[in-house]
Amino acid sequence: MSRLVVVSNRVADPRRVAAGGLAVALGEALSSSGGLWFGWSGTVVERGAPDGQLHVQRAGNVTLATVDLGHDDHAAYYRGYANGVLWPVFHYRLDLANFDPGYIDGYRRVNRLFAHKLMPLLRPDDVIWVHDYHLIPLAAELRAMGCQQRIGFFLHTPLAPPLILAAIPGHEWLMRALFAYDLVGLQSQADMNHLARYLVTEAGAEQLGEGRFGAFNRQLRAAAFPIGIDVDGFIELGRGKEATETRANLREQYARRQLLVGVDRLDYSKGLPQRFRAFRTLLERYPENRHSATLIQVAAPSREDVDAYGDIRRELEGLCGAINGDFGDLDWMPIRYIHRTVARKRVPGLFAASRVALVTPLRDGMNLVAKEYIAAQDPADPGVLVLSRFAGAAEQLTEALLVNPYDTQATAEAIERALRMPLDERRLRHGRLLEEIRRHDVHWWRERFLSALSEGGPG
Ligand code: ADQ
Repeated sequence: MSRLVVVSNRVADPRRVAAGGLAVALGEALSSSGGLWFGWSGTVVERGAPDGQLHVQRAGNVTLATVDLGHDDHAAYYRGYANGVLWPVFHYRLDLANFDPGYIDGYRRVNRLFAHKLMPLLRPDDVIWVHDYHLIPLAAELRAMGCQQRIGFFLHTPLAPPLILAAIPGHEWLMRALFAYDLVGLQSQADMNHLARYLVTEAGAEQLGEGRFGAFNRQLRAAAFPIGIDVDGFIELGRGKEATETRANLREQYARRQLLVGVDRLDYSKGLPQRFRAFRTLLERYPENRHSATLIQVAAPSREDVDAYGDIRRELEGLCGAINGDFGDLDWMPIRYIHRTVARKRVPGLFAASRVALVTPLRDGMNLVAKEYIAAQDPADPGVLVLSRFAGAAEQLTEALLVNPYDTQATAEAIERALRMPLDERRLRHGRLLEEIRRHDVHWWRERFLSALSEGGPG
């Protein structure tokens, strides 16, 4: 059995619950065959101090190998190119991209550094699985050093349509780098269509059928592998002390009210201002919800050193203050806005106590919160998922109430419908959604990607 090597920007100890579903799923795959997880250490060394230091530690039968980054490299690679260019562009936000010409060099440098540090750790029969937009050119760097092993890539974000991608200076280089992989995985069929159209129209690739493309004297194989969650693991977490306590406390506190919940990283892609506006419209147009409907919005701090993230935070605080000021009363506040990460063990309890979940990103690769909310519901009396049609998850979760988050009125109507939905309809929809997330859970995702990678024939 080949050894699995996972490469991602951040590395987590797979034995820790706090690491979340993806880390656990990858950790399982790594430990079943013994594995190596490689990435950034999380340490940025000061200017003048030595960077590129490799740290190796054991976590069970998994080896964690991480590299320190220098201050300037980190700024250009992580804050600059990855989160200032690729993240906004892949989420269709050219207006938020900062195409500073210095960023791309830092991005290349760090990918090259990672390749140099990883190469000596590799064994001939390793299978390498690279994750996410931080590391697109990694395989090309490894190949340039003579790496012959199978290498797969999975993009956790969406992929924008060809003309949006074409706005990235140097997009030809970036997208050509995908051809160094044996397999490229995307979240959804929509992303797959964008990749196919980009390759044909911008890279002059020939479509060879079954997700294969020929260009630059190489073949690229790509397919959609929608990521799932560890459904049973999440249900189990919901039975724990912290989750049951959280659910009981909220149920008691809101016994005479209807709870709505949103749990996100504070990111402009998640559509939080639009969500608050839709909630405001709900209170205006359906006044029976006043003194009753309460939205708990948890927004975890994220990438706060990138400018656009400070702006969204200020906008949300303003909106929340105005809604609470206009509609709140001595005994009721419409929105509880919490700028914090909730302990993972409490998240299922928060979901279970909420009648409606608002998962309304403007664009999202998949969105695992939507799937976690479904897993956390009591099948006998389940809540309702209001889901943006622009989340990758909408391709699978067709029994959710799908909304266009830009349409404030229609989203408010969908929330009203969710709050009034009769029990039999809630059960029917939830049953189908649960079946779907079980069928395509994180184990299915991982096995399907890895077996496609090992089957593929030479790239
Ligand atoms: P994210 O953009 O981080 O992931 P998402 O898929 O929703 O988005 O996953 C977030 C995870 O963090 C969930 O497990 C959620 O419970 C947890 N979380 C988020 N906010 C939290 C908070 N405030 N407190 C506690 N926990 C919180 C990227 C892509 C997604 C894609 C995933 C996986 O942007 O589109 O689905 O990777 O591929």
